[in-house]
Amino acid sequence: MRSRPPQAPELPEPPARLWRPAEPKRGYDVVIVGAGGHGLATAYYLAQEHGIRDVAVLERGWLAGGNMARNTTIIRSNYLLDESAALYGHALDLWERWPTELDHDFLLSQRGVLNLVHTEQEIRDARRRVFANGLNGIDAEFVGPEEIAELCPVLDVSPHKRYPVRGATWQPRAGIAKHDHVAWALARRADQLGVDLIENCEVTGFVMDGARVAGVRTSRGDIAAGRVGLAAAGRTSALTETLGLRLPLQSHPLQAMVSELLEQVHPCVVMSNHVHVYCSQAHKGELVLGAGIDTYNGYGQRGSVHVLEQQLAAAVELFPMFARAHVIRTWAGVVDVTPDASPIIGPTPVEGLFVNCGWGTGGFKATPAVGRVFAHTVATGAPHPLNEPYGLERFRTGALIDEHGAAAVAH
Ligand code: FAD
Ligand code: PYC
Repeated sequence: MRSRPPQAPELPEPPARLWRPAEPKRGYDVVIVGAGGHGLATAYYLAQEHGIRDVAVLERGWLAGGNMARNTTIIRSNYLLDESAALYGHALDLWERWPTELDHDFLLSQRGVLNLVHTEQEIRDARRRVFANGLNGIDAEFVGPEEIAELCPVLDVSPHKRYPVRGATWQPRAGIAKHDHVAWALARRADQLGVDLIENCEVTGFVMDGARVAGVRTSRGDIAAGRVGLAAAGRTSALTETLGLRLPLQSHPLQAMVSELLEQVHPCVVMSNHVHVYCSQAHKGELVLGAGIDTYNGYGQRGSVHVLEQQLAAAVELFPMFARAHVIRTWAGVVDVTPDASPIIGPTPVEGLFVNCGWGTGGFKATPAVGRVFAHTVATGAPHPLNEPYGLERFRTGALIDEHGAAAVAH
């Protein structure tokens, strides 16, 4: 008896691509450099709110493979100063609207953030920040050790610790989201609106028409552009320096790590600037831990082991039960920091060139607001009222927005 030829197994339909990778055209009205969260959100708002659809987002690697893929997704708006409260507050409002607006569930989980304090001075600073938050309509309160123990039972608030927990600021609306889903949601909507998303296309310099930017030089040839917006976190000054424009930025590695999957034990986000670690538990169950930047400058997406050791020691001090967890993966991104730990968003002295940079350790939470105000800036040539204070001129006038205290992760 002849055997039947083996049948090809029935394969499931491949998932529909969320966006369509594009080939570069010769020119665009607007070129955005960097397909991280900020670049994608900017392209989305250019198309959605300004009707500017002849837009390309150029990405040197793969879509959202930079800090967008590497961050620990903490979203909060409990900053000290009015300018920050306005910007991050707007971002939090938009985060709440985005799942419906973008028609994508990116698992926004408003589980609240505790920013712990361990000394008298930190208590004073935290109370000041909570009062300032209240004046700006931000939901924040100061809580003592008993309330902290209720909010986060796995945290050790006993008084005999080396650095006892003396209190915390608590922002209930803060939380986490799934960063890769956010990127896909933005890419899909931008693509649907006609934006070209171009991967493996590194921008190496600019095409000039006199004093005005007329395009970009890329690893795939020159691309003409009416306007260029840089959203190339960590690498912005390397680009502007090709034009002789020096920005007050320094690039550093910033690391994070995760444990294996565990039962859900950790109900909120906890950050301690003092012992220096922060921790949340991801939707799937990994403990997600991070701390401050590695102190040396560099563009390498890797950091030093001693930084990881210190944050693990701090984590075990705060959460003794985590001593039984295992580190599964560590990684780093490259962040660019400014002297006042606040971003730069605005026009540059070079006509047609706009920058969004200097987000340091905290730009994920700002993604929706950045997209909106940077799109406004690129579309109209002038800052939106929310990013007006964040221009380059503040480093000349001295009107700095010093958020080192509320940055919560050391710059
Ligand atoms: P990116 O995703 O880095 O996008 C920039 C893109 O530009 C990259 O894809 C890059 O490849 C591309 N690019 C660069 N140069 C070029 C070029 N020449 N040509 C073409 N493309 C180029 N923020 C928070 O608010 N909460 C957090 O919990 C948090 N945790 C963090 C943890 C870590 C470990 C790190 C590294 C960062 C964290 N951040 C956090 C900061 C946040 O990730 C960044 O501020 C934010 O992602 C920056 O904006 P972006 O998403 O556009 O950056
Ligand atoms: O800005 O809240 C923050 C943050 C948390 C982790 C990294 N940055």
